[in-house]
Amino acid sequence: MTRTLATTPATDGFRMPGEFDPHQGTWMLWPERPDTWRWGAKPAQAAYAEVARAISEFERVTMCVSPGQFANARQVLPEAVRVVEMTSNDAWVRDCGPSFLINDAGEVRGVDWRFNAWGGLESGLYSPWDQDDMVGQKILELENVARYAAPLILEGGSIEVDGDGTLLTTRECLLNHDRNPDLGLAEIEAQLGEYLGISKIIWLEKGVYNDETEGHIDNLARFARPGVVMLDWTDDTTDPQYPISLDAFQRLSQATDARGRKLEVIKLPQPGPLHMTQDESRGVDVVEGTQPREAGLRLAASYVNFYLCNGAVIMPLLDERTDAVAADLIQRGFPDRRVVGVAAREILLGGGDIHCITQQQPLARRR
Ligand code: KQY
Repeated sequence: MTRTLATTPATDGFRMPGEFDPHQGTWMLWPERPDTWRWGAKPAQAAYAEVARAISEFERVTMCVSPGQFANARQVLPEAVRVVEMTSNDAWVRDCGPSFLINDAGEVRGVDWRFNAWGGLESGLYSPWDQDDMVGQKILELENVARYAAPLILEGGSIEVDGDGTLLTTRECLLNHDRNPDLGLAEIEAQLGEYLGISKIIWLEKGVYNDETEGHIDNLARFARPGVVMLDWTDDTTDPQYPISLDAFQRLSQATDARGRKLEVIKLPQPGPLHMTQDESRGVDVVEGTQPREAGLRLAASYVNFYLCNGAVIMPLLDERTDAVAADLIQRGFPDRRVVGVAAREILLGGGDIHCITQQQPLARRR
């Protein structure tokens, strides 16, 4: 049985590794709710299956699927993808799944955060979220990985680490009163240190314009490796994304990381701007209390929302005008990995992208 530990990762010598470190595999959740995903989630299921297929060329993928969708998912997904039954409220394992940790001996443990659907009853995207909140624990149980139950409400997409002591995040999300209203900056910093084993936090102000997560870092800025950050960028000074990216660029350029290094910043062009079409909006069920998905909605599209798996970068293809330029820049940032593009507009229509629908489990060293 999986142990729930009463200590904290920092006191036990555990830290969150970089996504670029070796993986045991990748976790995903299967989309099906019709008030997030148009046309009964069929186009989204095809996109998720394509992401799973691409990753499974490089490492093990586990797709967690509700009982009613098990047979369908098993038939749609390639044989190499392991399909297990698990209930959830939607399909964002980056955010409701565990954050895996490692220690110097190569032992793996996991942090199980509290989850409130990106803002609870006040500004969350749906209710209830009780099944999502149990996903972290269920994944750790399946893998028999020891669990730290963190008191913080936190989504995995709101933090980005370099595995070397540094964490990137935004004030817009982590200091939002709809996450942990009783905690101030110093208390949140202390908890991140305890549960992720980091010693330096670089605070950016805001996430990507109109991002329904309220500022997730994984759509704005990501580590390619320690000392190198990829940033969502536009040169259009009239675009509302411009001041956000400029501010982030200035903060990153002035920052030093936990090891005292200056950061190199690689700018990835913003796709679009992209908007939800009438036809795309028409396919989404309207349900009271759920995030509306209306025609004309500006989508929080970003190439930064890529996923690193063993030997590859799985990047979202979002806009024919910018896909090739972005792929080229990503390839230059990751010279030793294959860059694999997957059509990702269907995922974007649900409010996130490839990084948001995946969660890495680091490779444990046998003892
Ligand atoms: O940014 C992410 N990590 C997830 C996006 C979730 C969107 C929910 N509709």
